[in-house]
This record gives sequence, C-alpha cells and structure tokens, in this order.
Amino acid sequence: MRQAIVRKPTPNFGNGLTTSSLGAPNYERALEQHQAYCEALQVCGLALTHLEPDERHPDATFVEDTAVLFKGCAVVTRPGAASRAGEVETVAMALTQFFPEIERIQVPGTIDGGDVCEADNHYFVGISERTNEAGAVQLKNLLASFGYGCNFVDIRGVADILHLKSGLAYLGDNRIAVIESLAAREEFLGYELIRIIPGEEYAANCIRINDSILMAKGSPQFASTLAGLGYKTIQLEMTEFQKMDGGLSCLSLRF
Ligand code: CIR
Repeated sequence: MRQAIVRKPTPNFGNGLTTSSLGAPNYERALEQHQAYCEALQVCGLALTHLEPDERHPDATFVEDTAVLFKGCAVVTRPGAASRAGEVETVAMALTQFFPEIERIQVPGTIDGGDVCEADNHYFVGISERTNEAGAVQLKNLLASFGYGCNFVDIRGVADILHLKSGLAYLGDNRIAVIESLAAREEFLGYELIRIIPGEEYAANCIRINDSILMAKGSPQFASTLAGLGYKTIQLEMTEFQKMDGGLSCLSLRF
C-alpha cells in the first residue's frame, strides 16, 4: 500500500448524516483529528492526495464510501444516501491519475465503500441500509472479472453498525477483528477471529497499513490483544468523526 486519498472536513461537517446521540462535533477538534490521521498514514509510508474540501456535501470527508479500489481497477460507487450522491465526481476525477480503468456502479445499484472489506484476494460485501443487492452483485461481477472472490454479509438488523466495516476489519494473516454480533457468521469460518469485547465495538473499524494497525483510542483491551499478536498499533482520537457515525477507515481511500 502506497497511496491514500483524503479530504478535510468542512465547517458544516456537523450537518451530515448521523444516528449517534453523542452530540454535535467540534469542527476545530475534527480538523486536528483529521490532521493527526493524515500524519499517521504518512508515518505508515503512504503518500497523500488531498481532495478539495466540499461544503456542498458535509459527509464528503468520509471518502472511503465513494470508491472501491483494487489492483488494476477503481470502482466509483453510488452511495446509498441521496445526500452523498454528488461526492463521487471529484473522487472519480482524482482516481483517473492512478487507475487505468474506472468502472461505476449503475442504477439501481447502490454501494457505500464502508460495506466492502478486502481480505487478500477475497471481498466481503455488506448488504446494509446503504448497499443493496443490485450494487453488491455488480461489484461481485467486476471483482470476479479480475479474479477476486466475493461473498455477501447481510447486516440489516445488526444493531449499531452503519456499514459492514463498522463491525469488522481484516488484519491480514487470515485474521478478522470482529464484534460479537457478527462473529458467528458462517462467512467467516476458516478465519481466525479476534473478538472485540462489548464496549469496545467502535475500535473494530481499524485499518492495517503495511506493518501497522491504526485504531481508535479508547479500547485498551483490543489494543493489548493486538500488541500481544505482535502488531504495532497507532491509536488515534476519532471522537468528532464518531459523532457523525464515521469510523477510522472511512476517512481515506488506500491503495
Ligand atoms: C454517513 O452517514 O454516511 C456519514 N455520516 C458517515 C459515513 C461513515 N462511513 C464509513 O464508515 N465508511
């Protein structure tokens, strides 16, 4: 992994979509947290492309939802929330510098990138309030044409997660960090599951970048489990993004 695309939050970031009852985000603090996040990506060896902040779309800092990237191809999504549909064009433009082939999810399909979890040559796609089956099937067919496997994980009805990756992360080494309410799914048979204890669920949305794992601060047990497994962790304050239902992964597109 060498590159990441990010976009700073805008002052109206608190007008974005959220179901959380954690209160309004503080913009200055969100900027600081975003800055620290960007620095962590750089420490992990990634070169950053900064998109212009986009006031027309208060959720546009959550760039991960707008594309799914794999070797040789970028798939521009159709986000499931109408207010986010317009975010994709600037992302698509930036992706043309890096990807020879750009595909798009077509009507009536919808996909949010937060529902797509890459696990080496396999992909898990969450069927959620944002990602529908039509979109998931389109993505599965595209992935198949590049030789990648894919299965769907229906997360509708799983409490407190917006996207599949709100509840799990692939850590590499055949390991999945997962919240209790997803741990019994048969899709994950054959993987080593690192279970996240109740109260630390938000930390499930962590990201492995090269030799490090970036995770949200405030989940000591998960942090010590990762350390015990030999991972180097970088813990980041994510409070202002959590207030907007955003996890750590959603602030970047990595490739
Ligand atoms: C939304 O509801 O769409 C944004 N407020 C949060 C999106 C978070 N995205 C992600 O976790 N991949």
